Amino acid sequence: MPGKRTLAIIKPDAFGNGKAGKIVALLETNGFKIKAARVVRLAQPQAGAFYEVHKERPFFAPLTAFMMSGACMPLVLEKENAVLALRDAIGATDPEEARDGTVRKLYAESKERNAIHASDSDENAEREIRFFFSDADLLAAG
Ligand code: 3AN
Repeated sequence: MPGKRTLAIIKPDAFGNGKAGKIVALLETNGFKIKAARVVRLAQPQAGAFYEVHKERPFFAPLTAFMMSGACMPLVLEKENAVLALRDAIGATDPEEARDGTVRKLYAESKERNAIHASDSDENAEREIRFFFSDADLLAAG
């Protein structure tokens, strides 16, 4: 059975440009409930660990540098079939290919500075949620 929660990160481009509120509002309009949220600035060990799966890719160094370039906002979101629902709501990695009305179509600047991250499987969602949030954080919203 697909899980009910997933992780999003409003990335430094969108957070720094004052888009966080609009993105959260769009996610809520799409039926997601905010279960936990923080504002963090990643350092190299965290950014590297978070994107470890991409460490052999040519875009790994610029990706981690970008993710450390300013504050970002991890969010735990709840909805039925959360992982797929959020991937659908954020749109394609490249905003030029993203469907109208998606977060990336509306707010991403480019494939590299693409406004939001979303977990790509239930297993990764749980790992990524634990990366940023404790049991106590997750209990707060019930
Ligand atoms: P998504 O964020 O759509 O799940 P992933 O997980 O394949 O995409 O890639 C993680 C991040 O790495 C993307 N959000 C994007 O910022 C960056 N990225 C992915 N593919 C490329 C690429 N071909 N060139 C530059 N950056 C990329």
